[in-house]
Order: sequence, then C-alpha cells, then structure tokens
Amino acid sequence: MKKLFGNIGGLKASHIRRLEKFYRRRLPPQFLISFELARDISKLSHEIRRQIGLLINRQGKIAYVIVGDYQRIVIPDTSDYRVAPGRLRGLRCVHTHLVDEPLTTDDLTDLALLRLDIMAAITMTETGLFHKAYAGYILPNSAYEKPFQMIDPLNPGELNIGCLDLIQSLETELAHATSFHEADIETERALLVSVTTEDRQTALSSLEELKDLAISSGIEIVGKMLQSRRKVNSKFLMGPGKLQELIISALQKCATLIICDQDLNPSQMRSITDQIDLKVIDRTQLILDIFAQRAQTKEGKLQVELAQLKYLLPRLITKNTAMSRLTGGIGGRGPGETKLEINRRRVRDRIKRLENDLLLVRKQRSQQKSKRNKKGLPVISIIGYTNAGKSTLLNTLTKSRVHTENRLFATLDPSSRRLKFPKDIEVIVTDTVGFIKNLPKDLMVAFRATLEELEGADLLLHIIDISNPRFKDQIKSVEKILLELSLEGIPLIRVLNKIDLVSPETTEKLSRSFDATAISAREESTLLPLIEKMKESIHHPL
Ligand SMILES: Nc1nc2c(ncn2[C@@H]2O[C@H](COP(=O)(O)OP(=O)(O)OP(=O)(O)O)[C@@H](O)[C@H]2O)c(=O)[nH]1
Ligand SMILES: [Mg+2]
Repeated sequence: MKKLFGNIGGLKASHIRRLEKFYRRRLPPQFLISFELARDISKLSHEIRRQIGLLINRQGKIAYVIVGDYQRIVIPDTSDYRVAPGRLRGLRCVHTHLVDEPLTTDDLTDLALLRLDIMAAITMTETGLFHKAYAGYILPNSAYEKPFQMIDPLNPGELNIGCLDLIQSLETELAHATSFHEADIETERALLVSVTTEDRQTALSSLEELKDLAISSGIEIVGKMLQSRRKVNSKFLMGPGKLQELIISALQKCATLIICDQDLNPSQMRSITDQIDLKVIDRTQLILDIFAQRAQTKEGKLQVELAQLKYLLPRLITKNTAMSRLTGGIGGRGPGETKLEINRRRVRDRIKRLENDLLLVRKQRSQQKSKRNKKGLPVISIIGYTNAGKSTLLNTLTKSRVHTENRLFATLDPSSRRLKFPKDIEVIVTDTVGFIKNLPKDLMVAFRATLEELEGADLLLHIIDISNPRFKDQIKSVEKILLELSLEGIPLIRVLNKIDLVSPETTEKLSRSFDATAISAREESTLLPLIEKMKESIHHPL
C-alpha cells in the first residue's frame, strides 16, 4: 500500500485504511473525478474533520493521497513529476473543502506554484454529502487578462468535463508558445524582477540597467516585474501574491531564467528556487557571468572564477534540487570545472588553489610593471561607468584600436597606450574596467589589478555618458567607488561624453553645473579643450 501524505496523526486505524484504499481507485480520464470517489472522500473528510486531497495523473491514476487539517492541505514534494519549462505537471489536484467555498487564494497559489493541470475543490452538505465541485486552471497565454480560468461550479452529475481534452489543449497552446523559442534553445529567456523599498522611479531605472546587463550577457528578456513594498519579505523577497504572479508569468512566457535586481541571500535564493522550477539568479551573479564570458587574461579568468566560487559557497547545500540550477550558471556556464558533482569541500579546495595561482600571476605582473615604469612617465587613467565611452576615448586620443562596443563591460582587462602631447611631453593613458552601482564586493577585490594601477595615476579622467538617462546616478556611483578605493586625492577631470547625442544647450548647461569638459569621444575634433586641460593638470599638479 502506498503511503499517505500530510497530517495523519490522531486518526483511527480504520480511517487510515480507508484513506489508503483510495490508491486503488481508477478514474475515467475525461472525468475531473468520478462521482463515487467524490462521494467517498466527502464522507470521510466530513468524518475526520480534515481536508482530503488527491493528486491524479493523466491516466486517471491516483498518485498521492494527502490528509490536511480543517482548513488546508499541504501538497508534498511532487518532483517525480517535474516537467520541462512551459509545460504543466501532469497532475491535477482534487481536494475537499469542509466549508462551502470556491477555490481559495491558497488553492490558486498551489495551482500556479506547482503548475498543476487543474485545481479542484469539492464541497459537501452539512451531513457530508458531496455537494459541488469548483475547478480552475492556468491560462497558457499571457494575452488573456487574468492568469486563471474558473469552470462554473459542477453539480454531482456534471463531472465529465472532458478533462483530458482540456489539459491537452492547454498543453498544445503552451507547446505552441514554446515552439517559437525552440529554434534558439541556447538563448536564455529571462524574466526580470525587482522588489524594492526605494521609490518607484529609482527602482525602474535600476531595472532598466539590469535589462542592459542581461542583454550584454546574451540573454533575451521576456518580461519585467516590479513590486514596491514597505519592507522586503525576508523569505521570498516578494509577497506570496507576487511570487504566484511571477510563476504564472514565467510559465506563460516560457521563461528559462529569473533575474532579480536585488541581491538574494542564500536562504532567499533557496526558498525561491524551491518554489520555482527555474534557475533564479541575482544582479551579482549576472555581473559575474558577464565577467566570466569576457575575461581574456589568465589573471582575469582566475579572478572571476574565484569570485564566482566565493559567491557560490554559502549557497551550496547538500541534497537540494536547486543546487544543480545554481551551479549550472547561465546557459550552463558554471564556474570552471565545477559543473559536475559539487560539494563544499571541493569548492573550498578549488578556492585555495585559485588564490595560490593568483598570487603567482600577480608576482609576475608586478615584476613586469616595475620594468615598464622605469621611465617614470605620468599616468592618466580613464575611469567611469560602464559603456560611458572610455575605450573609445583611449582610441581617439592615442589612435589605437582597443575593442569598443555598445555593451556593458566591453573592457575587462586594462590597456595602456602612450600619448605624445606637443612639446614632446609623453604620458601613458590607461583604459580601465567600467564601474557599476553596487559592484559586487568579491569583484571589487577581484579587479584589484586594475584598481591598483589607479592608485599610481597622476590624473583621472572621469567619463560620463550624458546621453544616458541615468547619468546623474552613475556619477554618484562612480564617485562613491572612488571614495571606497581611497582615490579621492588624485586630481580628476569630469568629462561629459557623447555630446553629439544631446542638444548644445543641454551640453552647455551640464558642463557648467558639473564643472566638466564636454567631448564626443568618437570625434577627434572635439577633444582639444580636454587635451588642454590634461596638459595643464600634468604640468601643474595640485
Ligand atoms: N554617439 C556616440 N557614441 C559613443 C561616443 N563615445 C563612445 N560611444 C559609443 O558608446 C559605446 C561604448 O563605448 P566604449 O568605448 O566601449 O565604452 P567603455 O566605457 O569602454 O565601456 P566598457 O568597457 O564596457 O566599460 C560604443 O558603442 C561607442 O561607439 C560618442 O561620443 N558618441
Ligand atoms: Mg571599454
């Protein structure tokens, strides 16, 4: 006999036997439930004063018998029935309600969270006779206004609702939506989520940046969701209603990935992945992933892997299904060789090894550096928010061809070029990795290489993309990071870039209010005032 799930404490042996017998019942597949079975669970439920739930598969077999309390049942782990993204679970739930009420919010949450085929509640008369059945299902298409469809209450004679046909048509509609995307199976389809206590505008603009980050990582965006809360939910970040909405939306849009704009602590990460059959990552992981894709040098690669593993370590727990999703990384790009069986100890060992390797690489680099610096040329470092135009400026200034791209974090590895001012003054100009708000701590450490070079700079050029609607926040983020790196003592010129994209009046106004020099890094002819300022600063250091 199969085991019963839920709350069987305090039940008589005879009740338990009757409950167990439900496993032997077979249902005509087109019926939501058979009349006889509905009658029998109503009767027993009435006797024991507890809800009884059945999870029924598409062959009409009863896969789970669940005993609840007076108000609810708790659906057990049904991961045996785990299904592909964009599919339903292959199980419908029929359970009793001891009070005469239709599907509750809890019922609908379960329907959505577990992606059940159908959720149904059976109500009974005061004497325990089967009265009515209420049923609902998830609508497979986000074009509908509501996420659920309710079936009109069914009388005992109306239980043949063409159940299997209904489920199959839902699946067909879902499969149809999925098949659009199957051609491009490699591309992740992400739903972006932000749960914020800040004002809506700030949250929206941060979400926009998250979108740019995701696109830079080669991810397709299928939707965005924002929830403002006075306090974040410590367990799920968002409220239960929003989580439900998220899961349905992910299902309807065939999302393969959820990206959260706020950092998730290890237990939130676990709680959410336990609820959703999808990978869930946060902003930090996304940035780490971009860095992992882009790192070119040996040192860069070691640093990124180290940062990824340090991020992963507290999130590893034994025997959790979410783990494989975590360690899979985006698009299966896990950190280094750790994609396979992974455990904390191996991760710790690997971290130690990486740290040692890094020490070695750094030693070599500092030797090279001391050779390079022999001449003692002044160093001008170009810094700024990612995608501001730093590499473009380096190229135009020094007529070189460093890679530039309209993507966040196009540059990861710093490059230096010589620049000759008139009158034979030579300087070294260095391009650096871009800054971003809330730069992950481990990455900050990881990019010490670049940042160390900044310490030695004689002048910083802070490049600001004034065509970006978020440029004011970006200035603040950059200046905050400079403070954190204790670089505020180095002379700095603020440079407003991409003036070709805004009106001359705007440029004029902003140059004054930010005490900055305006340029278009692509246009050599616009650089003269900046070059003058640079010379002046190098000649007459403060
Ligand atoms: N219209 C316009 N586009 C510019 C200008 N300067 C740079 N860009 C573009 O902005 C994008 C980003 O330029 P990059 O030089 O790669 O920016 P970056 O600051 O080095 O970016 P990361 O290395 O990713 O941090 C590229 O598509 C450039 O062509 C400009 O003056 N005007
Ligand atoms: Mg760059």
